Amino acid sequence: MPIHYGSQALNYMTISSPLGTQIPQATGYAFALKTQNKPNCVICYFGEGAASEGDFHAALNMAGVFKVPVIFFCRNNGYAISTPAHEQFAGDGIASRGVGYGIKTLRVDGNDVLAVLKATQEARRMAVEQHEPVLIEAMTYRLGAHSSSDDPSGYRNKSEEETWRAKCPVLRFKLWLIAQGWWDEDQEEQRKQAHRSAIVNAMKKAEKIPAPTLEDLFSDVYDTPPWHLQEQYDALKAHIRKYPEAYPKTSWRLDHE
Ligand SMILES: Cc1ncc(C[n+]2csc(CCOP(=O)(O)OP(=O)(O)O)c2C)c(N)n1
Repeated sequence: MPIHYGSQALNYMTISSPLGTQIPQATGYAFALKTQNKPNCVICYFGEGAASEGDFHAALNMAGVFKVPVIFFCRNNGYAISTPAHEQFAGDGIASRGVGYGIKTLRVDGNDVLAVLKATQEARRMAVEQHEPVLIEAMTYRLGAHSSSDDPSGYRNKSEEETWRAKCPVLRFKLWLIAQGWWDEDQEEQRKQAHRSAIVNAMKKAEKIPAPTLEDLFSDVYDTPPWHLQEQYDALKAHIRKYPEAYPKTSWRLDHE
């Protein structure tokens, strides 16, 4: 998963694909911050779909009981891939659950950049000064597809999308900046062009990097590969030797032989 970045230097935990697993971890980190008396807090972002996992409930309950400095930031964009919110839960969104767990809760217009900033700052103040968990539910919409393998036309209609397109947070913020006299369409166009060429250049550069070696598929997790991974690695190598045409040279190389 190429979006699973993280940064130890920035205290940014690596993103994880299994939904909800990191919500209790966030409570755990916050518990550690509290025991060390640090003036910091943890923030954990997830979707309303992830909030259907049992992990969400365990995490909020534990945070509420132990009163630890964690902000649970739920982006409620109305869909868990193709499942609309009304098929996910019968209650009033995610905010009501925070109240149920005795956690201070804010619901904010997730398409209003400044409102989200203010809500997050306020939640941080409460978490750090009062050693309290806070839940934020940001109400928003996913205009694009969930992923490159998702086709939203199968589960929602164009008019729904158009209603939300008009509320696009980037567009709203742009109009606000223009109304303040701090931005204009020319600057917007120039900035877009600059971003576009930066991205095209980065893609060109990335395309020149050789494809990963076969070994990279198995490395970087364990110092010494466990036997079952070694077995799989050997089996794959044998398969490549037997059916080389199934593995285009650009995708797989047995460089470490
Ligand atoms: C434990 C688990 N179950 C199922 C999936 C498959 N899955 C990936 S994304 C997704 C929907 C997530 O919905 P939400 O949390 O609302 O996030 P968003 O739609 O905003 O990306 C599902 C079910 C998964 N990654 N992990």
